[in-house]
Amino acid sequence: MSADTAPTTHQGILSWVEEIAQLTKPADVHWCTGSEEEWVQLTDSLVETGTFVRLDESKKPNSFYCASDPTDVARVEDRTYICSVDEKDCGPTNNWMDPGEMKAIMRKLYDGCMAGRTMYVIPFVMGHLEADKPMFGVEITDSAYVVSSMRVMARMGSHVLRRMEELAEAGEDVAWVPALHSVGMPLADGQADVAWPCNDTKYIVQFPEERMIWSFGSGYGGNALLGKKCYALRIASVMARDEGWLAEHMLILKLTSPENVTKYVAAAFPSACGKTNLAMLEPTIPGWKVESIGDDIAWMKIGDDGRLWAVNPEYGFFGVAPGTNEHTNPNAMRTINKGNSVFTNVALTDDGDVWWEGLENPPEVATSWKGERVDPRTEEGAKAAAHPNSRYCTPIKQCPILADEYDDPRGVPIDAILFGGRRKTTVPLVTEARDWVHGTFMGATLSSETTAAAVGQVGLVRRDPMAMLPFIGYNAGDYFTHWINVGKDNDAAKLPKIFYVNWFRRDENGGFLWPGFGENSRVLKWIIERIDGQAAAVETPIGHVPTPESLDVDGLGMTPEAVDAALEVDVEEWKAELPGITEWFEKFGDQLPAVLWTELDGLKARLGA
Ligand code: SAT
Ligand code: MN
Repeated sequence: MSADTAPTTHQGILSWVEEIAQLTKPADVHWCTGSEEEWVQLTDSLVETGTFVRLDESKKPNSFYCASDPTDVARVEDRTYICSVDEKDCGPTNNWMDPGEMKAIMRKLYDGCMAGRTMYVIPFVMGHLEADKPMFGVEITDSAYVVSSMRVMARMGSHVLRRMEELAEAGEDVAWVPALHSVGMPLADGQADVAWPCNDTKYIVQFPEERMIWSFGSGYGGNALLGKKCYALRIASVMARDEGWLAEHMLILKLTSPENVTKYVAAAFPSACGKTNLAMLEPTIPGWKVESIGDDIAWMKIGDDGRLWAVNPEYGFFGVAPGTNEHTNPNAMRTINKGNSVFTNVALTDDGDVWWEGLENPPEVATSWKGERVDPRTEEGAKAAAHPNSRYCTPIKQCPILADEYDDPRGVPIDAILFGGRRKTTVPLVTEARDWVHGTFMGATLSSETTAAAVGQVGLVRRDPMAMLPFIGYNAGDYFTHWINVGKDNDAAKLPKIFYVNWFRRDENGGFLWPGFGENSRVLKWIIERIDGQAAAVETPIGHVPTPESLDVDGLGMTPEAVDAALEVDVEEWKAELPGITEWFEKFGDQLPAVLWTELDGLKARLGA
């Protein structure tokens, strides 16, 4: 690449791209424009190589089916590293390696790793290009699948590069995150490619001080679309700590009451716990309206008015397919049915559509994500059809209930923060924190049964603080301190109120106590009425829980006993939680803010333990 053929005047980007090209030795380099023609060219070539199957135009226009290698289906948390200079800044919940050591290992892996492939350069911005301080990144990848997915998930292309150049030319020192990705499968001369190239050796690495990401060996979403978890959560959480804001694993929704009062809610749940469903919820109670702003990530900053303002840095939804249907998430169905989407590890039907467990109208036969012929009408066939972590990747702009505020670079002022997990027992439907510190305690002790979103056993209870366990880019003890400080440094009265919810509590027969989905609007209603000082609550050892009368269960057909069971705070069950919380807190040693021990002591005293 000579200076006159270089597609950018941005010297920093140019020299990084040249350095990486020299290391990885691709057959050619393509600077992504983000144009329509480029999308057509990319998706056509992916169809040609067998990575994509084009879906039927009348069913899912301009959309594609894709099956991964069976070993490359989820985030790999045991291969994910925070390579801070000092091990202490990584903390007990992340994997650490010395950055120099990690770079030496990875440089060897990257050496020649793009041979025979095209190296794509993707200029992108997380959040708005018009933001006060746009959050730029440049991803280099040798995967056309990643490019097409990034085009859906992030604002990317020439217009972003032009803005970076303009700012650089104006002498502004605008930061950008270099994000390097390779599937790790070089092609020898004449060697045929496979549909899903990847490598058994995988590394997903964040260098927090350098604000840099290196990823190797996986093509899967969270491991490869580096703007998402790697940048917008792991790297951004470090920036947020340094600059006094919050980068969180939260949906953002707008709720309007029958009286036309508008509130904004952010909510954190671990991956695959129904966050996307809540973000696009269709209220079952008359007169209430939900609009979406985001389904996965919220960046929240204190505004001039002292309130906490949130933006969604993403441009698409990367949602779990199984379980999504006209009942659980009609708005997600409307979004994906508009097309322009990529479906990974779902089943392919013979008439060119996609199918997954839980979707209506199972076809007589389908090709499973593993390429087997299955009968989705049988239980076994339905289970085998799609991988439990199969995904749809679809443009957010297609969401029929996207709030106008999505496009506002200032974001929205958050009224309530919800934490939630998947717990069969113990945790009531909804609990209000007494104050910010208590809410931070609730978030810090959040627990949930594991799901298929990460490789590993499903269904084990684990602590997942603020649903950020795999995404905190620094010491989790320091992260709790940062949360406490946000409360201390600002006017508590203007900060959002914090709540803890659990849609997943079961009765003694294993059935769900609460119907969930659209009915969760009843819980949102209670929360809003609480904020406005209207709804009643009982004070319990764990916080404020609705009185049965204050929760609107009109027309639900729940017995009073069932409502009581959903709201119950069982002192014995909570006493049994205490050793787990103590053990969890001990992990953090001196790094744990003392006020969280004080909160635990208070809880113990209230439980009489
Ligand atoms: O990390 S992904 O974006 O692939 C999905 C998730 O775990 O939330
Ligand atoms: Mn997520």
